[in-house]
Amino acid sequence: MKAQDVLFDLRRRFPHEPEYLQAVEEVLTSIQDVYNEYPAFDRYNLIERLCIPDRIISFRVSWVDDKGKVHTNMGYRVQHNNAIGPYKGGIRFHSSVNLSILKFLAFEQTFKNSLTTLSMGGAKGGSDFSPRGKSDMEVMRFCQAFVQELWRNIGPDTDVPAGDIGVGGREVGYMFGEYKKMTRRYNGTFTGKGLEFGGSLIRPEATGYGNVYFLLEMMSTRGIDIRGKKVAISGSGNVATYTAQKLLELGAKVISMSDSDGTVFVPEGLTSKELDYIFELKNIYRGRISEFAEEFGYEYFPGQRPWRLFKCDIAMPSATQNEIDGEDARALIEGGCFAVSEGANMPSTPEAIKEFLNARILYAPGKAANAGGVSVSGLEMAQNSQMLSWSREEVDMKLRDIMKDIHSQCVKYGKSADGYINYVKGANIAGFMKVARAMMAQGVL
Ligand code: NDP
Ligand code: 2IT
Repeated sequence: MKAQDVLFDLRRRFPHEPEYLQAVEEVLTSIQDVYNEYPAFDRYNLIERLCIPDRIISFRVSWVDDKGKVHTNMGYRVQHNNAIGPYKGGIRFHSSVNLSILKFLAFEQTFKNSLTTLSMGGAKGGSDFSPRGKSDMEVMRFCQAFVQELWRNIGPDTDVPAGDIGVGGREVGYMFGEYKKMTRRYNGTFTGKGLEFGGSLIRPEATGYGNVYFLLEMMSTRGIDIRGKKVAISGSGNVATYTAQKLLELGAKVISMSDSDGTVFVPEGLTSKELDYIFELKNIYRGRISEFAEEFGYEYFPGQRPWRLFKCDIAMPSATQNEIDGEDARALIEGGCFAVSEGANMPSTPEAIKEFLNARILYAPGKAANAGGVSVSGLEMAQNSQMLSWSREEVDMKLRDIMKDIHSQCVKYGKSADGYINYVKGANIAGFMKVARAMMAQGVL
C-alpha cells in the first residue's frame, strides 16, 4: 500500500484516536517520496507494519488512598516497534492519558530513538492517574500497583520504561523498587533512576540541555548568538526547568514559564535565584507557577499559554501536545520569533507547523530537539550493563555529540535547494530509514 492509502485506512480503523492519526499523518506525509523510491518497502507492506504498534498491554490498576478509599485507574504500555533495539520510552501519569495519546507518543518515540544513534526501539506507557494533590504514600501505592501488573512485560532487553509527564525521579524510584521485588532481579529495567541505584548523571537535565544544544546547532547555521535572546518557555516541569537552567548559563533571557493553570511573564528574564525558587516550588512543595508570580510580583495570566501574550525571539514549548495552534504560531512569527525548538512531544498543531515552515524560521520538531532525554536514558542502560558510572562531563559530552549528530541527520535529509533546512522532513526521513532497513532485514513479523 502507498503511504497515503495506509493513512486513509488507519483513519477508518482508528477514528477515535486523533493524536495518533495526527502523528502518523505528519510522518507519512514527509516520508512518502522516499518511501515510494523503494518498491520493496511496498511489497513488504512496511508502512502499515510500522504504523500499527507491535502490541498494546492494558490493565486495571487498583490502589487505596490515605483515607482507605479504593480507586481504579487504567494502565497501559504501547510496545510500538523493536526493530533496532529493545522497546524504550517513558511512562506518563496524567488525567488526560488514553490510548490515542500513548499510541502517538510510542509512534514518535520509535523515530526519535532511531535518530539518537543508539540501539532502542519505541514504546510509551502510562495511566490516567494524576499525581497532582496526592500524598507521597498514595503515589507510592499507585506506582506499586501499576508495576504489579506491568512487570512481566518489561526487562533490560525487553522494554525499558522511564519518566514523562507526572513521572520523575520519585515515581521511577517506586516503580523500580516494586519491579526489583517482583522479579528478584537488580538490573537496568528503568532509566531515570536515583544516582545511588544505577541512575546516570545528567539524565534529569538531559531533555532540557539537549534541546538547548540542538537550538545552538540550528542557530549556528545562521550565525546567530544566543546571548541576550528572549526565550518563551511553556511548562515548569522537568524539561522546562532544565531548559531554563542551560539558557541562563549561556546568557539568554527566559521570559516565561507556565503550568496547566496559567503563565508568568518575566520581562527582563529569570535570575538564577528565581529559577532555584521554581525548582524547589515544583519538586519539593509541588506548588503552582502562580505562587512564584505572587512571591516575586510578576504578571500572571491565568488560563493562558505564553505564545500570544508578549514578543519573544525563541519559543521552547515544554509542556504538552498541541499547545501551539495556528493562531499562536502566527502571533509568534509576527512578534519576531525566529526559532521554535520543541521540548514537548508534538506541541505544535499541523497548522502551526505549516506557519513555521512557510515563514522559514528555524523549527525543530520534538523528535529531534527533545531526543536528549532518551539518549541519556540509553547511556544509563549502557552504564548499567557495564556496572559502571560515567562522570558528569563524560555524559554531557556524549549528549552534545548525539544532539550534533541528530542535527546533521536532519540537514542531510531536510536541506532544500534554496538552503532552507526543513527539520520536520529531515528528522522523519532519517528516523524512518534506519527502522525501515532493519525491518526489511528481519522479515515479515
Ligand atoms: P513534568 O510532569 O515534569 O512537567 C509537565 C509540565 O507541563 C508541567 O508544568 C505541567 O503543568 C505542564 N502540563 C502538563 N500537561 C499539561 C496540559 N495538558 N496543559 C498545560 N500544561 C500542561 O513533565 P516533563 O517536563 O517531563 O514533560 C514535558 C513534555 O516534555 C511532555 O510533552 C513530555 O512528553 C516531553 N518530554 C519529556 C521528556 C523527559 O525526559 N521527561 C523527554 C522528551 C520529551 P501542571 O503541573 O499544571 O500539570
Ligand atoms: O518522550 C521521551 O523521549 C521521554 N519521555 C523519555 C523517554 C526515556 O525513555 O527516557
